[in-house]
Amino acid sequence: MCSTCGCSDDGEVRVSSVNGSVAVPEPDHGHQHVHDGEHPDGHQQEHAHDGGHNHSHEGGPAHTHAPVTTITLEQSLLAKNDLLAARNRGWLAGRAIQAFNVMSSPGAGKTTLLVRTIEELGERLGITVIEGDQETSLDADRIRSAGRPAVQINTGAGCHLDADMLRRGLEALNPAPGSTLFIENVGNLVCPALFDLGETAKVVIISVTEGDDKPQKYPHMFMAADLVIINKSDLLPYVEFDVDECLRQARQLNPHVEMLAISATNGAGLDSWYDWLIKNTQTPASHAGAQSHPMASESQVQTNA
Ligand SMILES: Nc1nc2c(ncn2[C@@H]2O[C@H](COP(=O)(O)OP(=O)(O)OP(=O)(O)O)[C@@H](O)[C@H]2O)c(=O)[nH]1
Ligand SMILES: [Mg+2]
Repeated sequence: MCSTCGCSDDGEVRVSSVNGSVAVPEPDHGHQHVHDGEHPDGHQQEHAHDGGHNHSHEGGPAHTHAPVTTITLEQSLLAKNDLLAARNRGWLAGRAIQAFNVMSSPGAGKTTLLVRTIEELGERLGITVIEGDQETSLDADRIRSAGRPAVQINTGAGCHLDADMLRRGLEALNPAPGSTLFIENVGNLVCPALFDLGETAKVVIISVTEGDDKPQKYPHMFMAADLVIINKSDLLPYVEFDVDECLRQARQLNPHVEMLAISATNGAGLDSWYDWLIKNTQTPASHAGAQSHPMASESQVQTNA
């Protein structure tokens, strides 16, 4: 179980490729059972606990243990994730694959933007997609219908992708050297910000129907972003959303973040997005610590559609 939000159970994770489920190795748990062995007060523990627990000792009164192990668990989980993310980053860099981790609230327009982007640049950039959702392969189906390969990862109760899930997705997708990979994370502005996947850059989408206060309320996500996209600009006449205020908040948290306002449905602002993408497939953003690898020429890009 994820110690940061209590959401993730690796046993429920499923990876599906075009032809349905693929066999994936039993995942190594990303956390340690910190109570292995003898508990300080002399009794055996089988599980780590995020919170306190009640029990009684033989002959003694019932009592409560304080949740003293939470920080240890979180550090252990994230440290292991960071190690696996570094491996992913090396694997991607070795193949000159630029990977963009796309994050937002549910329904902000991630898949809609990816489908538009595939229509415009799918062949040229050799785009492939790893889709993360708790359930269904609806988004992977949309990507495949747009003509590009996609793998769906269902996280079950989990609310984010982690580095090991990405590794398993990469095994199933096998993106070509020199290609461009989008990772559509589970719709959530909280946990995905904490889990490095080994991506080249993080793209955060906020839609105008969510309110312009999101950077203040979910600072970790906006601090981690390389690019913030404000989507659904076509709805600005109908909702209260101050674009300048949203940008001001995001810049306060992350002074170097780049920002764009677009409409994935009517196409407004998409040229700027495509320019950003082309620029960053040639000279990757450095925020995530990726090594710089020039984009392979078009003739080198193979596709596995
Ligand atoms: N008006 C408007 N609607 C949009 C825009 N972009 C996406 N939508 C709509 O928003 C809804 C959600 O879009 P998706 O692309 O599925 O959003 P998502 O972020 O992928 O959603 P999850 O994967 O469920 O988190 C759909 O009904 C889209 O048609 C936009 O720019 N303007
Ligand atoms: Mg989606």
